[in-house]
Amino acid sequence: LSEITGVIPALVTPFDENENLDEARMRSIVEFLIGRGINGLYLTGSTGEAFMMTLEERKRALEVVVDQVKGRIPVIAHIGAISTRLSIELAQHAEKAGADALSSVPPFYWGFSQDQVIGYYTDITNSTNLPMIAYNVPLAGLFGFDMIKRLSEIKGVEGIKYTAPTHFEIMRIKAEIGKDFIIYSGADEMAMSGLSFGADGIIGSFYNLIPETFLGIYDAVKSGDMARAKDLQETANAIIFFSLSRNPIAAIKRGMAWLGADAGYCRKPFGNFYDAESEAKLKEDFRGLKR
Ligand code: NAY
Repeated sequence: LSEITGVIPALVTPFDENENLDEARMRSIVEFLIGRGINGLYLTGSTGEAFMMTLEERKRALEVVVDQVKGRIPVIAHIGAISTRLSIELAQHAEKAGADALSSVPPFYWGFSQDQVIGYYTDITNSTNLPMIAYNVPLAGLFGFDMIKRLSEIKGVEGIKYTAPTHFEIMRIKAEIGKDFIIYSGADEMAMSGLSFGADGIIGSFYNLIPETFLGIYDAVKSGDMARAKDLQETANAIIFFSLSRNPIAAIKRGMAWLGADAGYCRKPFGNFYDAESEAKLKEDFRGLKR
Protein backbone atom coordinates (compact mmCIF):
# COMPACT_ATOMS: atom_id res chain seq x y z
CA LEU A 1 0.00 0.00 0.00
CA SER A 2 2.91 2.35 0.59
CA GLU A 3 2.75 3.52 -3.03
CA ILE A 4 -0.92 4.56 -2.67
CA THR A 5 -0.79 7.97 -1.02
CA GLY A 6 -2.02 11.51 -1.65
CA VAL A 7 -5.52 12.73 -2.39
CA ILE A 8 -7.98 9.95 -3.22
CA PRO A 9 -11.63 10.76 -3.99
CA ALA A 10 -14.21 8.33 -2.62
CA LEU A 11 -15.75 8.33 -6.07
CA VAL A 12 -19.43 9.18 -6.42
CA THR A 13 -21.41 6.69 -8.49
CA PRO A 14 -23.40 8.39 -11.26
CA PHE A 15 -26.93 7.12 -11.84
CA ASP A 16 -29.18 8.31 -14.66
CA GLU A 17 -32.64 9.85 -14.24
CA ASN A 18 -34.10 6.33 -13.89
CA GLU A 19 -31.54 5.41 -11.23
CA ASN A 20 -29.60 3.07 -13.52
CA LEU A 21 -25.82 2.95 -13.25
CA ASP A 22 -24.62 5.54 -15.77
CA GLU A 23 -21.44 4.18 -17.30
CA ALA A 24 -20.84 7.10 -19.67
CA ARG A 25 -21.00 9.62 -16.83
CA MET A 26 -18.79 7.34 -14.72
CA ARG A 27 -16.13 7.39 -17.43
CA SER A 28 -16.34 11.13 -17.81
CA ILE A 29 -15.95 11.89 -14.09
CA VAL A 30 -12.95 9.56 -13.91
CA GLU A 31 -11.27 11.52 -16.74
CA PHE A 32 -12.23 14.81 -15.12
CA LEU A 33 -10.64 13.79 -11.81
CA ILE A 34 -7.48 12.35 -13.34
CA GLY A 35 -7.14 15.58 -15.29
CA ARG A 36 -7.29 17.52 -12.05
CA GLY A 37 -4.35 15.64 -10.59
CA ILE A 38 -5.83 13.21 -8.06
CA ASN A 39 -3.63 10.35 -6.87
CA GLY A 40 -6.03 7.39 -6.81
CA LEU A 41 -9.69 6.41 -6.63
CA TYR A 42 -11.73 4.69 -3.91
CA LEU A 43 -14.82 3.06 -5.38
CA THR A 44 -18.23 2.05 -4.09
CA GLY A 45 -17.81 3.29 -0.56
CA SER A 46 -20.38 5.28 1.38
CA THR A 47 -19.95 8.22 -0.99
CA GLY A 48 -20.34 5.77 -3.87
CA GLU A 49 -23.77 4.71 -2.51
CA ALA A 50 -22.57 1.09 -2.38
CA PHE A 51 -25.27 -0.07 0.00
CA MET A 52 -27.88 1.09 -2.50
CA MET A 53 -26.41 -1.14 -5.20
CA THR A 54 -26.60 -4.82 -6.11
CA LEU A 55 -23.42 -6.88 -6.16
CA GLU A 56 -23.59 -6.99 -9.96
CA GLU A 57 -23.78 -3.20 -10.15
CA ARG A 58 -20.84 -2.83 -7.78
CA LYS A 59 -18.81 -5.21 -9.91
CA ARG A 60 -19.74 -3.38 -13.08
CA ALA A 61 -18.85 0.02 -11.61
CA LEU A 62 -15.37 -1.29 -10.79
CA GLU A 63 -14.89 -2.82 -14.24
CA VAL A 64 -15.85 0.44 -15.93
CA VAL A 65 -13.49 2.48 -13.77
CA VAL A 66 -10.55 0.10 -14.16
CA ASP A 67 -11.10 0.11 -17.90
CA GLN A 68 -11.18 3.90 -17.99
CA VAL A 69 -8.21 4.43 -15.65
CA LYS A 70 -5.95 2.07 -17.62
CA GLY A 71 -3.36 1.87 -14.89
CA ARG A 72 -2.75 5.64 -14.66
CA ILE A 73 -3.60 5.78 -10.96
CA PRO A 74 -4.32 3.11 -8.32
CA VAL A 75 -7.88 1.92 -7.79
CA ILE A 76 -9.11 0.80 -4.37
CA ALA A 77 -12.33 -1.24 -4.34
CA HIS A 78 -14.55 -0.99 -1.28
CA ILE A 79 -16.04 -4.48 -1.09
CA GLY A 80 -17.78 -4.26 2.29
CA ALA A 81 -21.09 -6.05 2.79
CA ILE A 82 -22.68 -7.44 5.93
CA SER A 83 -21.99 -11.08 5.19
CA THR A 84 -18.48 -12.43 4.68
CA ARG A 85 -19.70 -14.50 1.77
CA LEU A 86 -20.89 -11.47 -0.21
CA SER A 87 -17.72 -9.51 0.58
CA ILE A 88 -15.53 -12.40 -0.58
CA GLU A 89 -17.46 -12.55 -3.84
CA LEU A 90 -16.79 -8.85 -4.40
CA ALA A 91 -13.15 -9.13 -3.26
CA GLN A 92 -12.38 -11.99 -5.63
CA HIS A 93 -14.07 -10.14 -8.45
CA ALA A 94 -12.07 -6.99 -7.64
CA GLU A 95 -8.81 -8.91 -7.82
CA LYS A 96 -9.73 -10.38 -11.20
CA ALA A 97 -10.97 -7.04 -12.49
CA GLY A 98 -7.62 -5.39 -11.74
CA ALA A 99 -8.13 -3.39 -8.54
CA ASP A 100 -4.93 -2.49 -6.67
CA ALA A 101 -6.31 -2.79 -3.14
CA LEU A 102 -9.42 -3.65 -1.18
CA SER A 103 -11.16 -1.83 1.60
CA SER A 104 -14.10 -2.78 3.77
CA VAL A 105 -16.27 -1.41 6.53
CA PRO A 106 -16.69 -3.95 9.30
CA PRO A 107 -19.98 -5.89 9.15
CA PHE A 108 -22.62 -3.67 10.76
CA TYR A 109 -26.31 -3.58 11.80
CA TRP A 110 -26.33 -6.64 14.11
CA GLY A 111 -23.51 -5.44 16.34
CA PHE A 112 -21.01 -8.22 15.69
CA SER A 113 -18.43 -9.12 18.35
CA GLN A 114 -14.79 -8.14 17.95
CA ASP A 115 -13.87 -11.76 17.27
CA GLN A 116 -16.49 -11.94 14.52
CA VAL A 117 -15.14 -8.76 12.95
CA ILE A 118 -11.57 -10.13 13.11
CA GLY A 119 -12.88 -13.32 11.49
CA TYR A 120 -14.54 -11.25 8.75
CA TYR A 121 -11.30 -9.49 7.76
CA THR A 122 -9.26 -12.69 8.07
CA ASP A 123 -11.59 -14.63 5.79
CA ILE A 124 -11.56 -11.87 3.16
CA THR A 125 -7.80 -11.39 3.17
CA ASN A 126 -7.32 -15.17 2.91
CA SER A 127 -9.51 -15.18 -0.19
CA THR A 128 -7.36 -12.83 -2.35
CA ASN A 129 -3.80 -11.51 -2.68
CA LEU A 130 -4.79 -7.85 -2.55
CA PRO A 131 -3.88 -5.64 0.41
CA MET A 132 -6.82 -4.68 2.62
CA ILE A 133 -7.54 -1.25 4.10
CA ALA A 134 -9.81 -1.64 7.14
CA TYR A 135 -12.34 1.14 7.57
CA ASN A 136 -12.82 2.91 10.89
CA VAL A 137 -16.02 4.90 10.54
CA PRO A 138 -18.71 5.88 13.07
CA LEU A 139 -21.52 4.72 10.73
CA ALA A 140 -20.31 1.11 11.07
CA GLY A 141 -19.01 1.34 14.66
CA LEU A 142 -15.58 2.68 15.63
CA PHE A 143 -12.81 0.20 16.43
CA GLY A 144 -10.68 1.74 19.20
CA PHE A 145 -6.91 1.36 19.36
CA ASP A 146 -6.73 -2.22 20.67
CA MET A 147 -8.99 -3.44 17.89
CA ILE A 148 -6.93 -1.54 15.27
CA LYS A 149 -3.85 -3.31 16.64
CA ARG A 150 -5.55 -6.70 16.32
CA LEU A 151 -6.65 -5.88 12.77
CA SER A 152 -3.10 -4.85 11.85
CA GLU A 153 -1.89 -8.29 12.89
CA ILE A 154 -4.06 -10.02 10.25
CA LYS A 155 -1.98 -11.01 7.25
CA GLY A 156 -3.05 -8.79 4.35
CA VAL A 157 -4.52 -5.95 6.43
CA GLU A 158 -1.95 -3.30 5.53
CA GLY A 159 -3.66 -0.07 6.41
CA ILE A 160 -6.68 1.74 7.73
CA LYS A 161 -9.05 4.38 6.50
CA TYR A 162 -9.45 6.43 9.61
CA THR A 163 -12.68 8.42 9.80
CA ALA A 164 -12.96 8.71 13.58
CA PRO A 165 -13.68 12.20 14.95
CA THR A 166 -10.40 12.44 16.89
CA HIS A 167 -6.91 12.14 15.49
CA PHE A 168 -4.60 11.31 18.39
CA GLU A 169 -4.78 7.62 17.45
CA ILE A 170 -3.23 8.34 14.05
CA MET A 171 0.01 9.30 15.81
CA ARG A 172 -0.28 6.33 18.14
CA ILE A 173 -0.84 3.88 15.28
CA LYS A 174 2.33 5.08 13.57
CA ALA A 175 4.29 4.92 16.83
CA GLU A 176 3.04 1.60 18.19
CA ILE A 177 1.92 -0.39 15.14
CA GLY A 178 4.53 0.97 12.77
CA LYS A 179 5.22 3.39 9.97
CA ASP A 180 4.46 0.73 7.37
CA PHE A 181 0.83 0.45 8.45
CA ILE A 182 -0.69 2.94 6.02
CA ILE A 183 -3.25 5.45 7.25
CA TYR A 184 -5.77 7.33 5.13
CA SER A 185 -7.47 10.15 6.95
CA GLY A 186 -11.18 10.04 6.18
CA ALA A 187 -12.77 13.24 7.50
CA ASP A 188 -12.36 15.83 4.76
CA GLU A 189 -13.05 18.68 7.17
CA MET A 190 -9.97 17.54 9.16
CA ALA A 191 -7.67 16.64 6.25
CA MET A 192 -4.97 19.02 7.47
CA SER A 193 -5.14 17.55 10.96
CA GLY A 194 -5.03 13.93 9.75
CA LEU A 195 -2.05 14.62 7.52
CA SER A 196 -0.18 16.58 10.15
CA PHE A 197 -0.68 13.73 12.64
CA GLY A 198 0.99 11.39 10.17
CA ALA A 199 -1.62 10.06 7.74
CA ASP A 200 -0.15 8.94 4.41
CA GLY A 201 -3.12 9.99 2.34
CA ILE A 202 -6.68 11.25 2.46
CA ILE A 203 -9.79 9.49 1.12
CA GLY A 204 -13.10 11.31 1.04
CA SER A 205 -16.18 12.65 -0.68
CA PHE A 206 -15.19 16.26 -1.29
CA TYR A 207 -12.09 15.29 -3.29
CA ASN A 208 -14.57 14.63 -6.11
CA LEU A 209 -15.55 18.29 -6.05
CA ILE A 210 -12.55 20.39 -4.99
CA PRO A 211 -9.50 18.14 -5.42
CA GLU A 212 -7.10 21.04 -6.08
CA THR A 213 -7.82 22.52 -2.66
CA PHE A 214 -6.90 19.22 -0.99
CA LEU A 215 -3.88 18.62 -3.22
CA GLY A 216 -2.78 22.04 -1.97
CA ILE A 217 -3.39 21.03 1.67
CA TYR A 218 -1.48 17.79 1.12
CA ASP A 219 1.54 19.60 -0.34
CA ALA A 220 1.41 22.38 2.24
CA VAL A 221 1.39 19.95 5.19
CA LYS A 222 4.13 17.79 3.66
CA SER A 223 6.30 20.88 3.18
CA GLY A 224 5.50 22.28 6.63
CA ASP A 225 3.57 25.32 5.43
CA MET A 226 0.82 25.12 8.05
CA ALA A 227 -0.47 28.64 7.46
CA ARG A 228 -1.22 27.80 3.84
CA ALA A 229 -2.73 24.44 4.80
CA LYS A 230 -5.04 26.16 7.27
CA ASP A 231 -6.12 28.79 4.78
CA LEU A 232 -7.01 26.11 2.22
CA GLN A 233 -8.77 23.99 4.84
CA GLU A 234 -10.91 26.99 5.80
CA THR A 235 -11.99 27.41 2.19
CA ALA A 236 -12.73 23.69 1.90
CA ASN A 237 -14.69 23.66 5.14
CA ALA A 238 -16.96 26.48 4.01
CA ILE A 239 -17.97 24.28 1.07
CA ILE A 240 -18.15 21.09 3.16
CA PHE A 241 -20.40 22.56 5.86
CA PHE A 242 -22.57 24.22 3.23
CA SER A 243 -23.08 20.81 1.60
CA LEU A 244 -23.43 18.75 4.79
CA SER A 245 -26.53 20.66 5.78
CA ARG A 246 -28.17 20.01 2.39
CA ASN A 247 -27.71 16.43 1.09
CA PRO A 248 -23.99 16.21 0.54
CA ILE A 249 -23.67 13.49 -2.10
CA ALA A 250 -26.28 15.13 -4.33
CA ALA A 251 -24.68 18.56 -3.79
CA ILE A 252 -21.27 17.17 -4.75
CA LYS A 253 -22.71 15.58 -7.88
CA ARG A 254 -24.40 18.80 -8.93
CA GLY A 255 -21.31 20.87 -8.13
CA MET A 256 -19.26 18.57 -10.36
CA ALA A 257 -21.72 19.21 -13.18
CA TRP A 258 -21.22 22.97 -12.76
CA LEU A 259 -17.48 22.40 -13.07
CA GLY A 260 -17.82 20.37 -16.25
CA ALA A 261 -18.35 16.71 -15.30
CA ASP A 262 -21.97 15.79 -14.73
CA ALA A 263 -21.99 13.11 -12.03
CA GLY A 264 -25.67 12.31 -12.50
CA TYR A 265 -28.35 11.50 -9.97
CA CYS A 266 -28.38 9.88 -6.51
CA ARG A 267 -30.51 6.87 -5.70
CA LYS A 268 -33.61 7.32 -3.59
CA PRO A 269 -34.19 7.88 -0.74
CA PHE A 270 -31.40 10.44 -1.34
CA GLY A 271 -32.76 13.47 -3.16
CA ASN A 272 -31.28 15.46 -6.03
CA PHE A 273 -30.74 19.02 -7.15
CA TYR A 274 -31.73 18.30 -10.71
CA ASP A 275 -35.01 20.16 -11.10
CA ALA A 276 -34.60 23.80 -12.07
CA GLU A 277 -36.02 25.16 -8.84
CA SER A 278 -33.87 23.23 -6.36
CA GLU A 279 -30.77 23.72 -8.50
CA ALA A 280 -31.34 27.47 -8.68
CA LYS A 281 -31.79 27.62 -4.91
CA LEU A 282 -28.59 25.61 -4.36
CA LYS A 283 -26.68 27.99 -6.65
CA GLU A 284 -28.10 31.06 -5.00
CA ASP A 285 -27.27 29.79 -1.50
CA PHE A 286 -23.81 28.81 -2.67
CA ARG A 287 -23.16 32.29 -4.06
CA GLY A 288 -23.98 33.62 -0.59
CA LEU A 289 -21.09 31.69 0.98
CA LYS A 290 -18.66 33.96 2.73
CA ARG A 291 -15.34 32.54 1.49
C1 NAY B 1 -16.48 6.64 1.56
O1 NAY B 1 -16.46 5.49 1.96
O2 NAY B 1 -17.15 7.01 0.63
C2 NAY B 1 -15.68 7.67 2.24
O3 NAY B 1 -14.51 7.82 2.06
C3 NAY B 1 -16.41 8.49 3.14
C4 NAY B 1 -15.66 9.58 3.80
C5 NAY B 1 -16.70 10.54 4.25
N1 NAY B 1 -17.24 10.11 5.51
C6 NAY B 1 -18.49 9.68 5.65
C7 NAY B 1 -18.89 9.30 7.03
O4 NAY B 1 -19.26 9.61 4.73
O5 NAY B 1 -15.59 12.25 3.08
C8 NAY B 1 -16.15 11.92 4.33
C9 NAY B 1 -17.26 12.89 4.68
O6 NAY B 1 -18.24 12.87 3.68
C10 NAY B 1 -16.70 14.30 4.80
O7 NAY B 1 -15.64 14.31 5.71
C11 NAY B 1 -17.77 15.27 5.27
O8 NAY B 1 -18.15 14.99 6.59
